[in-house]
Amino acid sequence: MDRHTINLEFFASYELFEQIPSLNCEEIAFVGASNSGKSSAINLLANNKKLSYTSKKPGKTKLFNYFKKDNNFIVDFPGYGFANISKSQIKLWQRELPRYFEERENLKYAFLFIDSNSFYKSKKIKETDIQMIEYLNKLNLPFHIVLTKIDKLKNGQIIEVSKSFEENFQSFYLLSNKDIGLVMTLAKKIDKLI
Ligand SMILES: Nc1nc2c(ncn2[C@@H]2O[C@H](COP(=O)(O)OP(=O)(O)OP(=O)(O)O)[C@@H](O)[C@H]2O)c(=O)[nH]1
Ligand SMILES: [Mg+2]
Repeated sequence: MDRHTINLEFFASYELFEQIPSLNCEEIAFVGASNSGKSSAINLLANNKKLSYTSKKPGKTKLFNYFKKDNNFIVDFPGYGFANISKSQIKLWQRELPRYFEERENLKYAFLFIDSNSFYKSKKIKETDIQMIEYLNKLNLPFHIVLTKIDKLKNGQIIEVSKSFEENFQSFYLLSNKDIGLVMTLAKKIDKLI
């Protein structure tokens, strides 16, 4: 079976919104809690383990991380909820992030990454994820949910988690670094969008 991956290459990282060039392209934002698996998803989609920095210690990501896909971009964001960054860094991000989401006309879609295992354990969506969902809704930005690390759950648990997302969201994707089929489904969706 041919592996359906998307052609991604690292483009640039920016600290500030104003540093981002006005590119003639469409962008997808990868957002979610720290450690939810966003950077791993970039690597899985491209079938390149070294493309995006992933870490067991969360919070290593710079603010705007641009990955080029043909003439468009995926922007990987640092996750929210990571405690070990400086107060000045948090302040900077609180200023820069809304500027991107509210002003960047290139931004067409978002993917919100949620760790299925931590959802299963707590039986609820994190408050910060709810805030992000409300924010994306307010912005009228279409988004899809990606439930990551599905390999950590047993089949019955996957069904349980899927059911509760089905009840609340029109569409969501399952993802695991051990299931190429799931990676391909997400890659195909992204290929259709940008
Ligand atoms: N078991 C399992 N672990 C995963 C999977 N995807 C990611 N991980 C692990 O989860 C941890 C965090 O992954 P990252 O991709 O760095 O998470 P992130 O959302 O980019 O985190 P921040 O950059 O801090 O926002 C790493 O240790 C990964 O190896 C998966 O599908 N299965
Ligand atoms: Mg990351």
